[in-house]
Amino acid sequence: MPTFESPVLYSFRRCPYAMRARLGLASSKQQVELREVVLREKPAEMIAASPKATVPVLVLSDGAVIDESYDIMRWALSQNDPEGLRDYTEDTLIRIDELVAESDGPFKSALDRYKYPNRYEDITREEQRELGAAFMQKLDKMLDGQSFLFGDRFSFADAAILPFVRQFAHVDRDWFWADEWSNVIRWLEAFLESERFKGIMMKYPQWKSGEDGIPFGK
Ligand SMILES: N[C@@H](CCC(=O)N[C@@H](CS)C(=O)NCC(=O)O)C(=O)O
Repeated sequence: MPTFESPVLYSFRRCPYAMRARLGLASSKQQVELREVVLREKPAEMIAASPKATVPVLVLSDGAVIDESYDIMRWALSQNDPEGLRDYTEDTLIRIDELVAESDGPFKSALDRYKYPNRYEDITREEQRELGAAFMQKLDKMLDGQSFLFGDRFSFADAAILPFVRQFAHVDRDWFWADEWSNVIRWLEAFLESERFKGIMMKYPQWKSGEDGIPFGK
């Protein structure tokens, strides 16, 4: 097994799954070697580590591989969680998992179909947008009177879900910003303007085999 000085993260800047992994790693201050991937030219090293070949992939110093974004967040925050992103009661952590599962499941499905309706049969863009809108209404209620989904501080749930809400908002900005989820809009705008978000959206050149990646996360 190869060994690395720090874990290696295969990442793609615009991928919402990779964004949530970078948010978790940055908050936990875990230094990784970031290797920026171009999806149509995935590096052989990444595919060897994780044959399912989706980003993000984290290869730990002992060669262990974590290739689900949510698991990368959990790993990072189990190492160190100085902001308390997972510092909640067991009951709340279960509610966070349920909300993320709803976002990753039905909401992501509606988002993909709303964004790329021609790739799917027997759906309409409008009906899929309405399904996404129902999730926005739910989040809007949760955000009523508080800055973040589970109170007044940024949590694991905000990090896991915001990159997908950003994508939903950007499909048709005029429509999204005209709608009635003002709490969601405030929450999203604050995130997009935050140093936290800017810090994980730096542009890096494509990583090539044999090169050093970019130190990220500390
Ligand atoms: N369940 C995976 C999903 C990751 C995923 O689907 N990533 C996309 C990019 S956003 C990908 O790599 N797709 C493969 C491809 O486009 O070739 C996770 O949470 O990490």
